[in-house]
Amino acid sequence: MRVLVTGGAGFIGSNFVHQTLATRPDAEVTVLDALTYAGSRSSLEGADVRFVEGLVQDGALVDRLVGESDVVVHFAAESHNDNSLASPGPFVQTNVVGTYELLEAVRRHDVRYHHISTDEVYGDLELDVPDRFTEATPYNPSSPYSSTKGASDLLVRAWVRSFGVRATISNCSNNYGPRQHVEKFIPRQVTNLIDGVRPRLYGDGLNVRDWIHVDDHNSAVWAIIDRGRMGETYLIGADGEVDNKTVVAEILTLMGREPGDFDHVTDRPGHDRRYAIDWTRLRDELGWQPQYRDFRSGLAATIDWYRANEDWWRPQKSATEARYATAEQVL
Ligand code: NAD
Ligand code: TDX
Repeated sequence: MRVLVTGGAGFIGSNFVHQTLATRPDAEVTVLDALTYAGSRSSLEGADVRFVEGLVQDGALVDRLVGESDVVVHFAAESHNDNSLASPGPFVQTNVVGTYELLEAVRRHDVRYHHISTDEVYGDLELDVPDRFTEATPYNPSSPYSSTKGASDLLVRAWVRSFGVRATISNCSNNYGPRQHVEKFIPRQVTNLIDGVRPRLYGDGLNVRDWIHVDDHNSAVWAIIDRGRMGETYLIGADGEVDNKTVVAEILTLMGREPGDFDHVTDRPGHDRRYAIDWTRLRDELGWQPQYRDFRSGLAATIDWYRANEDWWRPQKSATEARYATAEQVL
């Protein structure tokens, strides 16, 4: 099976490539990645893949690569909410126009397509209510990031309905694990602590995210590619709801510090309060189950990875913190 993975040098895409090569001996993997600030060739170290550096908005390149593939798994995106608030333009280009080019190519070549998306397209939920997002929840995105992801999902649905494209969509909750960029919440706090800097919580720190290990996300993606119903959307989650303050307290404790040893900083504009995923369809229809059920031990392993792989994250750290320094103040 010839698999084209877009965004394969990023966090989830690179973990997908490693998992695919380890579990599917019949897979021949091509990675298409623009190597933006978020992509790293070293995330694919040891992976036997064909690597193509390029943009998903490059229609001619995308057409050629899709024409050589049996399945396309589209991870490439501008993925960080804070960046989308500072500069939304690249989010429209990559997330919307890039998805359009891929859809046109899979339509021309009749290639199976799986679209990676996020639970953020559904907006947010209140704290302390039992509601969770389902596949029927209306779209209500809050940020430039989530609105461009929502737009790309809607393009996929339209290309399925109007042109019969063979596609599935997954909307996953917050991932954690190795090779996540230091701009994201967990790696930022872990690497700040390695540098002797106190963790930084936006606002009151009570916002809830529904954490899933990246390997569970990726095994669910394969379950959908293998057994998913064409044209369907599947929500991916693993019952991992935790508020940010508790995550930071866990990180501090695991790294030998006092659990209250953090600062509150300026809140993110439009900050979504809570995400929670009902993944019943994935379980009942496809028989999928997560393997990483203990968030604390997954977090401990992730901290160990950042301690052992400073060469991987160090080059990004000071530029990332410089970007944050202009936007946030300690409260
Ligand atoms: P990431 O930012 O770590 O990686 C994105 C990758 O895409 C990078 O390698 C980057 O170089 C590449 N890229 C960016 N623009 C490109 C372009 N125009 N052309 C080609 N390549 C380009 O992102 P991630 O966290 O791994 O997220 C991957 C996907 O999963 C995204 O679609 C994101 O919306 C989705 N998602 C992420 C999470 C999460 O918690 N991180 C949760 C749910 C869904
Ligand atoms: O320094 C921080 N302090 C803080 O309190 C940072 C970087 C974040 N936060 C908060 C904001 C969120 O409530 O932590 C939570 C997680 O933040 P992010 O890592 O930026 O993730 P989030 O905005 O929830 O989006 C992530 O999950 C869904 C991914 O970045 C998206 O790509 C994915 O779609």
